[in-house]
Amino acid sequence: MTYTDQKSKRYTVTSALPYANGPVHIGHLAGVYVPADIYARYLRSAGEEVLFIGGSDEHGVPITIKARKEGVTPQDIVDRYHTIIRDSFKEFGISFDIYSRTSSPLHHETASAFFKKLYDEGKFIEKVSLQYYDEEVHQFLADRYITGTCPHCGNENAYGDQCEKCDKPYEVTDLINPKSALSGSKPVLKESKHWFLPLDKNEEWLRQWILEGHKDDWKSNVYGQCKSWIDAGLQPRAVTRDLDWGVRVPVEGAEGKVLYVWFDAPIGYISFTRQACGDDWEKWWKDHDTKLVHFIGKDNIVFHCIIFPAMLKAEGSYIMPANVPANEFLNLEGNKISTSRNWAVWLHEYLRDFPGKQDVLRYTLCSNAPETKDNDFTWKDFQLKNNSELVAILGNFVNRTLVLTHKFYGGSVPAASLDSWTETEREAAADIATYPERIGRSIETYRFREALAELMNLARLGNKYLTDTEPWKLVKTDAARTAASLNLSLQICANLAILCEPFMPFTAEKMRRMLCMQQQGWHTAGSTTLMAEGTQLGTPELLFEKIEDAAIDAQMQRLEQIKQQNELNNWQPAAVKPLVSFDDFGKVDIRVGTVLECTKVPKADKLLQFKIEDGMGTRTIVSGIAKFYPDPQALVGRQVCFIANFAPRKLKGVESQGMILSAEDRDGRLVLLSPSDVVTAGCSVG
Ligand code: B3M
Ligand code: ZN
Repeated sequence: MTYTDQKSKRYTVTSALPYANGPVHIGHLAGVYVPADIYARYLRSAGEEVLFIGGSDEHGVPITIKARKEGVTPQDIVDRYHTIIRDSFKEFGISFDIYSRTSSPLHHETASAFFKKLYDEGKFIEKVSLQYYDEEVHQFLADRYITGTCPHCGNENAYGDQCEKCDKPYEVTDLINPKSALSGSKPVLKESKHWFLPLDKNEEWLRQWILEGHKDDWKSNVYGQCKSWIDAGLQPRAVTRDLDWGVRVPVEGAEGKVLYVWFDAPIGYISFTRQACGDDWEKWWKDHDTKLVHFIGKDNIVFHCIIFPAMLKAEGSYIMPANVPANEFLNLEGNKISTSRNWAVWLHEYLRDFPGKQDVLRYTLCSNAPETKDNDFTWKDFQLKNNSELVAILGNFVNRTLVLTHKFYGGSVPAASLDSWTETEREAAADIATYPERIGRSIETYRFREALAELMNLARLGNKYLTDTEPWKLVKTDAARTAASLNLSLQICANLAILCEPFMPFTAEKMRRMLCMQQQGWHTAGSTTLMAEGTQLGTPELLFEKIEDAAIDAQMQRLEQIKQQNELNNWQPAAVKPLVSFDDFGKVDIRVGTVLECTKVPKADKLLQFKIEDGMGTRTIVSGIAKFYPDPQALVGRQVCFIANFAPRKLKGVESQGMILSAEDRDGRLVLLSPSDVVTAGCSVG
């Protein structure tokens, strides 16, 4: 039973299908999977019938680009990453009822049949249109195969089908300075036949359904994006592509064409339902007593609120999503998370580095979720949330309660009659009774940060109650009050075990073990009689352990290395200086010399003093490369190039007669320039 929806008989909860071209990272988790899992777990706990669907999105250009880059097949890529994603979700406690994949035969069959039905019923516009084509690799360029400048916001890395910066609509031919992502060349336009979903014909009912019907219950970021798309005027949208990886277009004359990935992927929710439920699948998608909720990131709003509903509407037998609570983006240490720049905390690496700490990350990502605006993940905040909230409040309260019960009552729940209660217990009991609904309502209205804050308020209530009643002192003077204090504290622990389950399932399981309680439904919470007198408690264990600075420093060092590697990868040679004439260049006299001596200049840690044989005798040259040559002696005998007519100057008291030439590499390293073979000292360099 829910607090805000007595009508729905069941809930179909979908979560965006991650592209199987890489692992999932904390941005995916905060944006989509943690909120979706909290929602699904809560509904199950509240006794609702739930189908929570996930799976890998295995078609689309992101995958073929990755395969091309690695010289493997797209199937190799999706097999690798589907496994990593599926297994890391499972270990992280994302409680899908099914986690499948769109390369499955059942999905191909379902997506093909869906397309064919619309095709046979004339719901598509068949049109020959101009598509960009790369004449170097002889391939049409769809979606991420082509990049250019967004005509709306100037984003220079906009894709053929989407600008991830402004999410505004445009035709691929609207891209400014289009470039092939395959060869880098300027593509040409070639005719190609495709099938289009006439979104323009859906404008009226979409306006009615969304802009009228959901102006109060859809999040403002979602509603706003839908409004701008609809107000901009919906255009027919191609739902097929000239690609060889994807679901083949099941009609005559479509050789070499596949369904557009954003046509086939959402149908994955339906094919996975078929896979999970067999013949019983239709109630999840066609029964108006089913509530359909899509969990996605903001870059998927138009596909889930406009395009997929238009497809379902055209098919005619499906329900529409009741809500699409899209989150904004999560940044990492102040920078946008980026798969290509490896600027991410990858889930499978987190699970390796912080074993057993799934709930710490779930807690941090929920409490900092980008629900209404982009937000930032920092490792320091992660440590703080663990140490000052989970350890110090929730963990501390539960641990003290159990340890004291073991100490004073041998681990058995003490009897506490109501007449031993004071106003304090009565107030606490009244407050406890309100938490299931306070938290439940927040979850049902997709305000997960608020819901989690309420859960922690209950933990604070328990912590304060225990501290205020001081049973460790009471025990000397007042047995009844001591029993009352610890009994009520245990009841609060039992409430927390039920109410924390959607957010922190691993902690809930630990608490149930320590309290020797069975998993109980949401609506049993709010009570102060959950723990029967005499129940023998399990052994207390710490729910959370302090995270030390060293663990955080290690993560920061990893990010620093990634930042440096990205700088190296992004390194570009300096711009060439203004041209000089032949005569000007002729004024510079560059020679080869042999190093006779090389020593550090006293009191000058950057300077080396060279004694060079220059074919005309010897000369002293001082150079600022000491830190690159810790053993100056090793340079004796080396030949170097130097500017012989460089005006002499004193450096730290040493007169330098010339300049030794060296190259500065992209990592800041300085390397001496030497002839590729031994030559006579003094010969000229031209
Ligand atoms: N594969 C994920 C993304 O755009 C995309 C979601 C599909 S949900 C049907 O990052
Ligand atoms: Zn843009």
